[in-house]
Amino acid sequence: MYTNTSRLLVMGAVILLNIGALGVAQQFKGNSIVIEQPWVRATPAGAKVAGGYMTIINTGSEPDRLIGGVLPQAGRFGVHEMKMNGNVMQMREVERLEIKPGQKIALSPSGYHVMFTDLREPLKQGDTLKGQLRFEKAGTVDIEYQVEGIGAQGPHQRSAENPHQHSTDAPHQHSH
Ligand SMILES: [Cu+2]
Repeated sequence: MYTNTSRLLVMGAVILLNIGALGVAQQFKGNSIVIEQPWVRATPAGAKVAGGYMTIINTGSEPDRLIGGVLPQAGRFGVHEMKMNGNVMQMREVERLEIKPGQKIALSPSGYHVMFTDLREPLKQGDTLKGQLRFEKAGTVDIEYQVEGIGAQGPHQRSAENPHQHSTDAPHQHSH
């Protein structure tokens, strides 16, 4: 049986969850291509490699292909795929990543992702990094990556009013 107070607490929790779900997904557009919530993992000092993740949607009627990109902090940009080879997870470079009409491809730590190599400086959690993606048809699309924690599995939902509040997240790691 609920008392009035505990019922209020439950309602409060439900409202908080709803706000989380309504968090503003960051979108970037170039013609028929929509990029949602690009993020990268922070890197420890001295690391030369970082992974980049996002959702790519093709809203057009023709296939398009991701063929390259730029991150000023990195010397090189590549598109990678994680694939099981027997029991071993292997990473290989793909020349172009096709996005079919109507298709939505999630780039994540366990599948396709973009890989930045020859890093010139560490990527710091909490920063926003401007970058570009290049598509065969849509051309160059300007995007912004949010830098998440070193072990992050996905982007944080950010609400419009309070972009950095994480009510239910595990404590963040701070290296300083
Ligand atoms: Cu990779």
